[in-house]
Amino acid sequence: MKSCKNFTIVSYEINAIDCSDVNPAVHCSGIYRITPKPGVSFDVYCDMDTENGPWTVIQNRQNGEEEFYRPWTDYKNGFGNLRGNFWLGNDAIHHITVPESNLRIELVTWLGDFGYAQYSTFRVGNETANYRLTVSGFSGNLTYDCMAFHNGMMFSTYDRDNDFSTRHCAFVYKGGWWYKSCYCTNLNGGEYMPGHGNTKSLVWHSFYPGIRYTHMMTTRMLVKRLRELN
Ligand SMILES: [Ca+2]
Repeated sequence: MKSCKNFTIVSYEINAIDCSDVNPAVHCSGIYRITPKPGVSFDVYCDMDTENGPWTVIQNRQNGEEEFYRPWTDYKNGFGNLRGNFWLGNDAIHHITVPESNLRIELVTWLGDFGYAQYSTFRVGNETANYRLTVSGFSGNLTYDCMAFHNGMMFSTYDRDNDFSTRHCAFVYKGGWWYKSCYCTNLNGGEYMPGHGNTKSLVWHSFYPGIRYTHMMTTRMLVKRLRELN
């Protein structure tokens, strides 16, 4: 019988390519070591509880305790605490999205309203491609498909301007993201605070119709591999 109430042990599933290979009937949500390809292993948080899982969590913001206004190298390697606020890292996200993958984004506003977006295709290129984003196939309960705006864009940080704007979007909006000119959503925005109207915060455009820059209280980004690999 699986009992997850007091689950604190770090489990290592050496044969897991990603969380899709961790059996949710047996294993609890927690930290697992995955091996997306031979010679490449790292720890991830596997969510066994969200519908259609298991999911590999690539971004989690639950409070303002972690700094997200960080340079290229930090976004490349990942930062934060897998049990709290973190960015898994662009190299890791690249590796787990080489197989065909879904993306799920979960948002909670400061008024406690939950919204989610799901994408049937999600892929992040390697560093040579500046972690170029491929995202499409929107569904969910949000009225505005914000990731569509970012599809095809390269990743930018305050020390690396790969956006399409004459401005330096990552510097102006204080995040690391697939900025274009500049954003529809800014989930890694550095200024964590309640309310709306701060363009440097964790914004999803028009979460509430008519309010352009609603801040999120919590955000999560989750990835799921679509097919069994042999
Ligand atoms: Ca620019």
